[in-house]
Amino acid sequence: MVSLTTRTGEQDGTGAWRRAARMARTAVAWLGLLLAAGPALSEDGYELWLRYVPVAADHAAGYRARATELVVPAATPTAQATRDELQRGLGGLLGKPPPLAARAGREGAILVGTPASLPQLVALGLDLSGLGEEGYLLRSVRIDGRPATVVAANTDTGALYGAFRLLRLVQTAQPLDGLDIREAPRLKLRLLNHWDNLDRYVERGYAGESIWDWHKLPGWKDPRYTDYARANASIGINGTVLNNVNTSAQALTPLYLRKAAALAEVFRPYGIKVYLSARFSAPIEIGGLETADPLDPAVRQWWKDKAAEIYRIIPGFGGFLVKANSEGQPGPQDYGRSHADGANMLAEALAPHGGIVMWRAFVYSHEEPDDRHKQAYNEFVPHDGSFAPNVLVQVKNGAIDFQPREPFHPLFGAMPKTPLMMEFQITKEYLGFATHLAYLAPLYEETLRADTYAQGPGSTVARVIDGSLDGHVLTGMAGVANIGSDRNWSGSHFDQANWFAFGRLAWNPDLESAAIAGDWVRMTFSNDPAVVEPVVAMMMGAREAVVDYMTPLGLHHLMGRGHHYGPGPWVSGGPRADWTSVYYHRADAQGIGFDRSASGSNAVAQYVPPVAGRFGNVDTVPEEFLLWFHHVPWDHRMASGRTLWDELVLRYGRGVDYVRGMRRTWDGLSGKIDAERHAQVAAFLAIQEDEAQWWRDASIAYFQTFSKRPLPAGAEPPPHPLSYYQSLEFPYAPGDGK
Ligand code: GCV
Repeated sequence: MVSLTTRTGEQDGTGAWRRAARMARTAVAWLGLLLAAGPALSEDGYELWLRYVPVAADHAAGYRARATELVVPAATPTAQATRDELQRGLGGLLGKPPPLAARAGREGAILVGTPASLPQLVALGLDLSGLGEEGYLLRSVRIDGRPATVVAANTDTGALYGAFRLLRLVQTAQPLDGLDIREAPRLKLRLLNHWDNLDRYVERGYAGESIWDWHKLPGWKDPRYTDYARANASIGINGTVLNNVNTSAQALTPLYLRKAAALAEVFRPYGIKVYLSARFSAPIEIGGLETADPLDPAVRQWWKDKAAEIYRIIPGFGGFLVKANSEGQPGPQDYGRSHADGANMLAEALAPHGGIVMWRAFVYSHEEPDDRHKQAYNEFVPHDGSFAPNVLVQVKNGAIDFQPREPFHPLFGAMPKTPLMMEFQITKEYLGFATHLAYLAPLYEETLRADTYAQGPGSTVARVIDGSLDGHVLTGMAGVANIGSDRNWSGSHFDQANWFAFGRLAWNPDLESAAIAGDWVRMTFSNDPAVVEPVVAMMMGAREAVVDYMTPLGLHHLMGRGHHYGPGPWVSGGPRADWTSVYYHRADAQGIGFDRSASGSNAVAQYVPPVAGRFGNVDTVPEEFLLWFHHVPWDHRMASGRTLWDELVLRYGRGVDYVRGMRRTWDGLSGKIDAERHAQVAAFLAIQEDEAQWWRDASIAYFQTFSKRPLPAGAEPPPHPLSYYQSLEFPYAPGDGK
């Protein structure tokens, strides 16, 4: 790990100390030169995108001239964190941190603060209206005739975000001249959802244990929690749900509330609120009541008392996330009540304290539906307009479950009177766990840009969730975190990019994935175009490759049972048909795919007519959703002129080829990336190639038993019989629900 510690503002006045300090500075300068010269030192990924390694030598003088002194008041913990970050960041990037000053007095000063904290800002007459509580202004100005850079905001948190933006400019080799950047987040809640259990097991986690060391909290606050907060603040994330949605009620006991309070204390200076998943039956399990019926007065009082207790222990607590009546979790339907009844009861308890409820739409009824795709819509749309004002309904991007590709969830656009919050998955439960390189921003972007047509063309999902379509002010986006105790946080170096991209898109859902990837590569690896260009290109196609080798042309939910590792298109039987693969692909002698058109389950009718019409017609449905919405004959002619069967086989192979291409690209970057990270990525890509091949071979071997057609010319037959793939077992594959 690269870690340069510089001592600032500390002198004992002795000659010995000055000599030692001179030597240390020389050593640091040499180290800086070494780092600037090339990626000689290994890195373990702990620093994420906040590495702050020295800028290229030919840029250093220019930046130093624009960072001659730092005017950053530190009267509050947030302002102190801002100052610390700027000193640390600019210190690393420029070799030493600019000196601190109380007022800008030199050419090239950087001023960061609010009109209240920095009187010099007031004199500049900056227009901070419209920036709200989290926005910032970054501008090149003149103060007493001298050029300076200001980061101004209405609040300390806005200034912190602006400071990270300034650092990002330097990290990505952008000029600091002529700046005029105004930014405010488009979404109010930008949250991580940790699926972390209190025993540190992470459901669908592929990066080690939970980073929350519950047992040692609240006494031991691991410094890593501060680094977590820094990383999140740097991308604008302002809240975190600490515990799994499949939660035990223990999380709401005073013992655990005090632990959560310790985390909240660490995160507060970074503008991050703590939220908890609440188990609906907690009044029974930890409250001694006999029921959790949301209309029972004693239950309502229990939640009110619990909320008051939580706010006493965790000042500024954010609110509850709830998974109810889904996959065996308790909920209001256990008492014949609706989701709205349940959510509103909790909302009533939290409202006096300013808290919110995020009620998940990922629901299952006890009865097996004719099509799981339709379930959330059927259960929620009738309640549009009946949720309390401090409730958001949190909807997964698609109607099934975080598949490599899904059409947008039909709830988007269908509940105009209710704030809908987006739930994306950052952890790659269905996209190869930690070892497959799959940059998810294109998936997020595809959903956000999808047009619901709810109010005519241009009614994109992004406009549903940012509130502009239906006039909501409570807005948000949640990402199921991919963070764990692994040294590199996310289980793989490239999975850090998905955390980064999620935060950036939650701040501004209109950003482009390629631009986000560009920033991330520059901050994480190098500004060298010989690195940036190939790595961004490789990332941009990576998710499509996963779609190709796992679930091409709209196929979905074909993975191994339970752990979801590897191919399992043959999975059938068990407790529920809609937990099997055969339910979703419906392959038979005639063809393959789930008929959701009017002749089938008619799930398409849940979309607005222009969308329903397009998806519901086999001739107009986009090919990437063909088998999602239609059962299609094996000999159906595709746009390419090939038959469906040939196209399917070709797509599987195309996915594997893409991974081979990524390996070549990455091998070519040896020497341009530090050895430690290069080697791990290379090893993971090799695993990915093997597993992509496995997915392709197993899927083709299985589907050929239905199509009974030969493979198209040039396609290699699977090396093993189907029975071999079906016999593979992975008893300890990580992340399975417990
Ligand atoms: C937390 C999928 C996952 C479960 C997860 C669930 C959910 O079914 O496999 O592990 O549970 O989604 O989002 O609630």
